[in-house]
Amino acid sequence: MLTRRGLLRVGAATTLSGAFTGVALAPLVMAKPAESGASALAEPEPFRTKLPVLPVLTPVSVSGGVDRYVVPVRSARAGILPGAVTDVLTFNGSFPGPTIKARSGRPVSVTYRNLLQDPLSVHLHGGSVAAADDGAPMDTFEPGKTRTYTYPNRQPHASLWYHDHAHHSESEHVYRGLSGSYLLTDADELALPLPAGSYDVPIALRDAHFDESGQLVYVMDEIFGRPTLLTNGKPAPYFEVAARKYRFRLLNSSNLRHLRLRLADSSPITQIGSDGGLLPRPYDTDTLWLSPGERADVVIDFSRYPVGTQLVLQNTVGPAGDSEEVRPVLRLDVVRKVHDPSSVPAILRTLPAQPEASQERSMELNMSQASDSSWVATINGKVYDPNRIDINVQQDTAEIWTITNPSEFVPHNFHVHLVQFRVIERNGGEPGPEEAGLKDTIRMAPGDTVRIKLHFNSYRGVYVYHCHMLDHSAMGMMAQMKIS
Ligand SMILES: [Cu+2]
Repeated sequence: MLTRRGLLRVGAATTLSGAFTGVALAPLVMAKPAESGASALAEPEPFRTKLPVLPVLTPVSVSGGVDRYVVPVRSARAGILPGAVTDVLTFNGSFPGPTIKARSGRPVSVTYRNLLQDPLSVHLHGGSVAAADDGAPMDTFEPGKTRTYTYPNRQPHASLWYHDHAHHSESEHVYRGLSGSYLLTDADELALPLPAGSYDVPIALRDAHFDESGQLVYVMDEIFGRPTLLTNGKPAPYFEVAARKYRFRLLNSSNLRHLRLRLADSSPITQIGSDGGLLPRPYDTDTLWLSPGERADVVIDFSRYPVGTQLVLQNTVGPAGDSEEVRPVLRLDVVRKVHDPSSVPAILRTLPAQPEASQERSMELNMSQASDSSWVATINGKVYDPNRIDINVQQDTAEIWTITNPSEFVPHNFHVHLVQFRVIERNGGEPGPEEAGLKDTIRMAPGDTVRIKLHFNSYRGVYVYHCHMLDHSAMGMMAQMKIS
């Protein structure tokens, strides 16, 4: 039987030494550091490197009203840690992957060339796309082959991202680098006076486990064994800013790690958007929670600081999301004054209307131990089976789903393909302002019950929903809906 105290003990043991031997805690730490074949690298010193600006992908063609991209998926060597070269998997050679910029109403097609040794399936997370273009877990393309995905972009602006979704290998592939941002904009968003251009900065946050030679170590479900936080692929870099407003598109691209971000001086961060684009209204907060796959679109106004200020953005929670642990993720150095024409309007958008729900369902997320002591992760007691349809949904209807994480200490989250849903209740109360917009992924802390409302009004077909702690979905915490 797993206990909270046991869990915390494992955390300490795996962080500090290889002394832990409790095999029963496999779902939380599948292997001791000794078993992973390498001891961990000493923590790199923070603030030694500049924040990389992620490259924006250039289309190979824009004719016929479609932006076409060709992306080789290949291994590469990246400079992540000082003095080391790390083998990574990449989209187009970049770690993390390049940003794709798209506009509502203008389709994008991306041809991926699989130059790896494993099958791949690329999913546009948060995208409303036909089932054949969704990057479903079993709909893979083989090494040496190409696959073209078409994204119609018939949805409002949103900060989406793309990543491998090939069942059983997505977790390791994403860990080794196969993810990137996909920023979809529209006329409504472009009409707002928000910070833009070089003042609108995508930031991907994740954790990692490096060995002494600076290589990435992948151990399935190693929630406590990935101590190094990477910001746009670098350990706690610094970023020089002008004394004005900046927009940061934060993405938690970790496999397992939940983040709780704060500025070290506890000053306010204005959250303006979440997974599915802008919130109806901005709000000020000193804390941002991001579970794996979630996005937060925020504005920080550096005009309140004198030139010369160095401000640290911190993660303030331990790997499992339940303990204090303060670690830097990015230092923001205010280096010059500048005129700032940008502003954050009091009203940002109107959300699409949803009809009355005609169906209610419940989903329970669980991890349990099988008779052979292996761990299984389930939704409503069932491990993912690609040959089983778990629920049948009627097109052009709305449904309310009640998601429950009954565990006392294991965090999860919940991601639905195809649909940007609304959160209508969290633990019996109103959801917070950070959940007032459109969402495709929600945090499910231990004990949480969240009710969401989904409107199925785009494509028919089979789509998955799953925990986005990717090691959990790889272990089976995934199910399928058929919309017809
Ligand atoms: Cu989970």
